[in-house]
Amino acid sequence: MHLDHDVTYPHRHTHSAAPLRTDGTRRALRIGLGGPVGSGKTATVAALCRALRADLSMAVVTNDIYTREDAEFLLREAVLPPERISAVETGACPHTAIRDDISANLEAVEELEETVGPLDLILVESGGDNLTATFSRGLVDAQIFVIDVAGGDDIPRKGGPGVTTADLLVVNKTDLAPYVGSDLERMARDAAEQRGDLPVAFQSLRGAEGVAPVAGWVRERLAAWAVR
Ligand SMILES: Nc1nc2c(ncn2[C@@H]2O[C@H](COP(=O)(O)OP(=O)(O)OP(=O)(O)O)[C@@H](O)[C@H]2O)c(=O)[nH]1
Ligand SMILES: [Mg+2]
Repeated sequence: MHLDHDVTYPHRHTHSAAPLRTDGTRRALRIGLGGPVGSGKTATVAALCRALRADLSMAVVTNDIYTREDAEFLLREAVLPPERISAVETGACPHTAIRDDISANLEAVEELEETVGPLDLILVESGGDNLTATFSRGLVDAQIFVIDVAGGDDIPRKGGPGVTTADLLVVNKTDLAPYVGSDLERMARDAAEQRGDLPVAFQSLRGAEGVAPVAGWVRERLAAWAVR
């Protein structure tokens, strides 16, 4: 077969849009939160909104398979004004909408920027999934993978792309460790082995420190984003 024209390939969204738009303004930093069902993603999003909303212009996109449950929780808790919370109903495996066909999520992110922007930060929560779910770099600039101690202290050892490659691994619900017999030191050792120098935050949203370490990490990412 002879081709006398350029071959074009479908756009695969392997990279997010550039930080600066053509008019010189900076788009919001997008951070994805993924992880197994019930690990504490929405609770972490809610706590991050409360910790950061006074200083930052923020918005949230939630993903649920068949409902708007997570967005409704965030609305009920009034973590942000309602127009800053958007829900995507994936209708399929949650990872599809954050990795393979990200169009509904990109649309939600862009619409938020248009309607309530300028924004500093957009948090995108994936629907609860398994250990293999990761976000496309075309959708988010950084990703947090949330697991919890009640899911078993062998989860970090089991690896998978979320545990090994996420920009931040959060081990949530440390307050429950004594009740479920999870060994936090073992989890820390296994996580370090899987992740090398990538950071890990142990968190209890029931404790005094709450989301503060993760909020600190988000602030660091934002500071780095502002000078790109
Ligand atoms: N004890 C304890 N419970 C927590 C903590 N964080 C979250 N939870 C509870 O764990 C349950 C699940 O939390 P969610 O934030 O809904 O979990 P999720 O990962 O968003 O769940 P899906 O979106 O359904 O996958 C809720 O009842 C939370 O209140 C924590 O640090 N300690
Ligand atoms: Mg949730």
